[in-house]
Amino acid sequence: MITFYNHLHAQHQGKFEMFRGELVPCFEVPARADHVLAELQRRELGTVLHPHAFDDAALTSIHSPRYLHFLENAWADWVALDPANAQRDALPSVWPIRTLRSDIVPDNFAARMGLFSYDAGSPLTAGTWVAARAGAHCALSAAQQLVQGDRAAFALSRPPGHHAGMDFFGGYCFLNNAALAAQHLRDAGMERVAILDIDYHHGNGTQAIFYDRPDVFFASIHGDPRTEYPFYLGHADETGAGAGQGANLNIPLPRGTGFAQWSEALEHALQAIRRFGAQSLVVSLGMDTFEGDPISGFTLQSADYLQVGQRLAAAGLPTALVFEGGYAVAEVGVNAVNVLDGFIGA
Ligand code: SP5
Ligand code: ZN
Repeated sequence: MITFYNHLHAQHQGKFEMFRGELVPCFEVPARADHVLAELQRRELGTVLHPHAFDDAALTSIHSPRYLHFLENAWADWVALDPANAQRDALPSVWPIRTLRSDIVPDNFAARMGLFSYDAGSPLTAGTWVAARAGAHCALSAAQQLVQGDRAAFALSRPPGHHAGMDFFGGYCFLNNAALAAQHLRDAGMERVAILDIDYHHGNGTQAIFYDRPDVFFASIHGDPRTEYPFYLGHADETGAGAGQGANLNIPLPRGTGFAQWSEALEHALQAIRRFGAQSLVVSLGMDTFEGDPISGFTLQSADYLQVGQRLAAAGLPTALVFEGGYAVAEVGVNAVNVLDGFIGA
């Protein structure tokens, strides 16, 4: 299996995120991807390549031009506010919630940040755009590999993507890598594509992007949004809208859920993907379902991920695996590579 590795990922390096009234050190750190790469190389699980080049128009298949324009210029705009900002991450602090207008892009940068985001936990840094763009190219490259006939490919990248929407960032995510991969497969002529999101957190960005579309099925297994981030989406009654009715499946599970229950949910989701008639599969591969994850609540063990890989392979579809969350830094390499190992071995 080819891995497309985002060689620019460390350019995105947030210092602090807002949590319960204080700035705490970021959980989403460069060492995460470094550990996965090191473990891949240690176990010699396939070739590691840099992403192919894509032009910027590739991103507009999912993201709005005004959001991409904001993201590309955000750091320069932030530093233009005050040269001292070069030493600080940019975080939003004001948002256009219900009754406020989001149709006018404000001249004020802080106001613009709020317009294009939904939380204060996702610092934007000097290298965020460069890193996120190269990460998107990793996901597009993995999808392209399937178009060329490969059984599977892995996009090893950060920042993650599944919380990012058509025109917003949040949840450590800026560009929706999995959505870009799925759209690339559609554009290459696959009529029906499925996305399976197994990150601990609901993939609200991905769901929203495809919610009214019948051609991309979205299935997600995640912590119940009643208690878990991102809180405002991911309930079981969200089944799609309009032409997309029936093409969205959410399986929320309570904190404390272990592998036995979780893998039943996985079978259920894979069955739905089979019924949908998907021709290819994009997996949002979050490793924050691990028992030792510092911000999540499921109890999967490292060995369980070998089985996860086997079950994913058993779906029998060309599969692009896209790295998402997973914050138990010391174990994230073993856990992610166990999924690949299980997949390859199946
Ligand atoms: C891609 C992904 O996994 N994004 C997750 C974003 C979660 N952001 C909110 C994190 C809240 C941190 N809680 C800290 C608890 C420390 N005990
Ligand atoms: Zn997550």
